[in-house]
Amino acid sequence: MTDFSDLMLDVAKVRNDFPILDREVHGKPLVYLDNAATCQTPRQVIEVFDDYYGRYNANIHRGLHTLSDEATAAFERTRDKVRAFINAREIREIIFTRGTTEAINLVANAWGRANLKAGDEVLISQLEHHSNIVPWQLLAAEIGFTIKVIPVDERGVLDQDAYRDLFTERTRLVAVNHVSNAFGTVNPISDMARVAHAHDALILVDGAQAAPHEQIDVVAMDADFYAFSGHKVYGPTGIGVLYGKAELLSAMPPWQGGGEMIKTVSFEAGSTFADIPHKFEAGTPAIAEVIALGAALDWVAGIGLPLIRAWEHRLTEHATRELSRIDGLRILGTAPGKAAVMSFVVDGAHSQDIGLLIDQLGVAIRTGHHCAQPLLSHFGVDATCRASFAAYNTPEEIDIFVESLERVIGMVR
Ligand code: C6P
Repeated sequence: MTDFSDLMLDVAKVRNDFPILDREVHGKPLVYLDNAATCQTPRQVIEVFDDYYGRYNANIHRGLHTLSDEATAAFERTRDKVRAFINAREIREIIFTRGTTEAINLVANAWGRANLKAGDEVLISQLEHHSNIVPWQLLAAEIGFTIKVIPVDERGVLDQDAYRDLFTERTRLVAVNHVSNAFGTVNPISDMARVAHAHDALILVDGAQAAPHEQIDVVAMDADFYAFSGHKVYGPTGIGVLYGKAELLSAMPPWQGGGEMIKTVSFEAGSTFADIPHKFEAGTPAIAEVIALGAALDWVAGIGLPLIRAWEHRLTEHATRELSRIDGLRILGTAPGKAAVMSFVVDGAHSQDIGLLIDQLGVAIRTGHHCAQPLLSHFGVDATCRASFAAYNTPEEIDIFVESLERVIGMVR
C-alpha cells in the first residue's frame, strides 16, 4: 500500500470545497477521474458567479459608473493573478482567450500570418493535442510552410537528439505541449527553448495540462508564448490565457477586430489599435469567468502546486502499481516523472465498452483518442482508457476504480 502520510494535504478538507463530489452516479458515489478533460470547481469559484451577477454585473473598461468600475477592477486583478501564477514580467503580457485552443489559434493567425512564408518550417511534436496541430495545418495549407514532427520513443518521451537535428535555417517556430494530455509526459521546455532560440526560432508552449500540475515560470523557461485553459485548473469553462513576450505581442497585428481593441476608427483613415493586451481582446470578454479564474488560482495557491503535484504523483504511483497487476492491461506513456495521467488498453476489451460500463459503477474516466490521434496511431491503437487525477482524488478512489475496472473486464472478456 502506498504511504501518503508524509504529505501535508488534508484531502478531506480539500474535498469539502467541491460540492459535486458528494453526488452519486447510478446510485454509486461519484469517483471522478476525468480531470484532464475538465476538473471540478471549488465553491470559492462557483460563488464568484452569484456574487458577480448578484452585485456588480456590468461591462468593463467602458462605463464611468460604479458597477463598471468594480467589474473592471475585479477583471484586471485577475490579470495580475495570472501574471503571478506563471511568473510573467508584466500584466500586459497576459491576454484572455476562450481557452488554450483559441490562444493557439490567435498565435497562428496573428503571429503566423505575419511571420511565416512559403518554405519556412514549423516543428510540432508527436505528442500534440489536435489544438496544437490543426491551426498549423490550416495555415500551412494557405501559406505553404512545412510542418515537421519531433518523434517520441516507446515511453512517450520526445527524442531530444532528433529534435536538435530537425532544425534548419528555415525553422521559425517550435509548438509543443508542456505536458501531454494523452500520456502525461512532462517535456523539458527550458532545454527545448534554448535549442529553439539558438536557431533564432520562437517557442509556443501548450500548457493546458501543465497548469494544474506544474509550477509554471515563463521567464525561467524562456517561452515566447504560453497557453492554458481555466477549466483544467479548477476554474470555469470558456476562459483561457495566452501569455506572450511584450515585444512579440506589440509587433503582431490584431487577429479579431471589434470593440475594445481599437484606439480610433474612421471611415476615411481606417483604424488604429489599442496597446497590448487590449489589442487582442476584441468584444465583451467573459467577465465573470475571468474573475472566477482568479478565484481558482487563489484556491490553487492556498494549497500550493508543489503539494498538489506531490499528492498526484503519489496517486499515480499507486495507480500504476495496482493497474500493473491486471492481466492483459498495457499502460501507454511511461515517461519518468510524468503527470497524473494514466492511459491504458486492455487485451480483449474495447476502451469504449470499459468506459460505459465503469460509468455504471460511478467511475468517470475518458475513453477515445483524447484529441491526440497522431500519437495514438503511432502506438498502434485508436483509443485508450484514461484516468487522470486531481488534488481532491484519494487512494481509496483509486482502489474503487481498479476494483471496478476488474469487474468490468470480467464482464466484457
Ligand atoms: N484536452 C482532454 O481531455 P481547450 O479545449 O481549449 O480548453 O483545451 C484544448 C487542449 C489543448 N492542449 C492540450 C494538451 C489539451 O489537453 C487540451 C484539452 C482535453 O485531454 C479535451 S480534448
